[in-house]
Amino acid sequence: MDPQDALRILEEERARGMALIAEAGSSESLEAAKVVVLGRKSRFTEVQRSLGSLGENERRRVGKVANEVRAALQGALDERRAALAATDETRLLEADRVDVTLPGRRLRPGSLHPLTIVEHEIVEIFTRMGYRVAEGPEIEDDWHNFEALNIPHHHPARTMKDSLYVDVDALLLRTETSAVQIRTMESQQPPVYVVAPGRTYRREAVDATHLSVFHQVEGLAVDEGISFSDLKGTLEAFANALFGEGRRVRMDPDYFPFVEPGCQVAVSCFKCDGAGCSLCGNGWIELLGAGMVHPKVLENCGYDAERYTGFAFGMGIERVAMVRYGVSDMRLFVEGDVRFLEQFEGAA
Ligand code: FA5
Repeated sequence: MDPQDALRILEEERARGMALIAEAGSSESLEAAKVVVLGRKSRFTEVQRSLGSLGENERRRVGKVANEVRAALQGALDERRAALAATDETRLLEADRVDVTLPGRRLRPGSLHPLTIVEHEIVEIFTRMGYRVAEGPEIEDDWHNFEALNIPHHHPARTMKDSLYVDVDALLLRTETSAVQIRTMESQQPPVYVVAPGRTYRREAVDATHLSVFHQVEGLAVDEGISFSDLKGTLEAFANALFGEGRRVRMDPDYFPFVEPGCQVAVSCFKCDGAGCSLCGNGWIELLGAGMVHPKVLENCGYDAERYTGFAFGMGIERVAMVRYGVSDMRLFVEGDVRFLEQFEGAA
């Protein structure tokens, strides 16, 4: 290489290198600039390699300039590297900055569904009286849902209109939690004191007071000497615990195949105390069906109906929840609208 060319290239590389280094905006682009300016394939290295072919004086002259250029570029690289590292750190610190004076974000607690709250309340009132919780399957057979409950073949509750059958012979979605009465009595001897909360299904049009999937709580007490007044006293205690002291209970005759006598039970309104208001209409809130367990039902479960008597009752949880919270449309409980549900936050 001609020494004049070598000196020209060195000056060009110095200028180009300084510009590249100054332009590098990140550590990565600075390392790339270093490769271009001083790397193995750089023009600077090319000049250095050619030094050996120069005469001694020329080599000294060009070599001196080459050393100056390398030192200048290396110095600029080091300086720029330090500057970039400082910026990187500032950027990181900036991104990580936490304002400890900001108020905390409020954690929104989940809440129980109003039907769950009411179910727990009802069950708790009875477990405090010494009742045990019983359960049964939601898919029932004909025996437990109908036959053992003294619901004969011609009974309207058996028709396709009211029941939802599954694709297996004689299995259906239970229409009432009364089926759990049978399962309980089949599996134990008296005394029996149980409540059975659970989901029930009926083939019914959904409206403001009916769902096709709803919930009931069943109650059953079988022992020696149980009488109708025990039923009344128990339900009075229940109504007072649920709606507050001073509630009266009214029993009107009604028919359910599995009880005799059977009745419809109403409670004096907790809002107007029986005077009549927008919640109850005539002062009474219809709450549940009840009665003395039919001797045939006791016998169907292998109990001695001469020795034992019992009472049973069944209520709709949606119905109780509507009254409890003043909800006018049952469908609100199943629509999952957060605006409705969040009103029960902290209720239990
Ligand atoms: C029964 O289901 C009886 N098993 C109750 C019973 C038990 C009587 C033990 C005697 C002894 P009924 O069909 O009336 O009865 O239903 C009881 C309650 O379930 C009703 O008062 C109502 O609150 C609720 N219920 C009934 N059908 C629906 C429905 N489609 N949607 C919502 N709730 C319902």
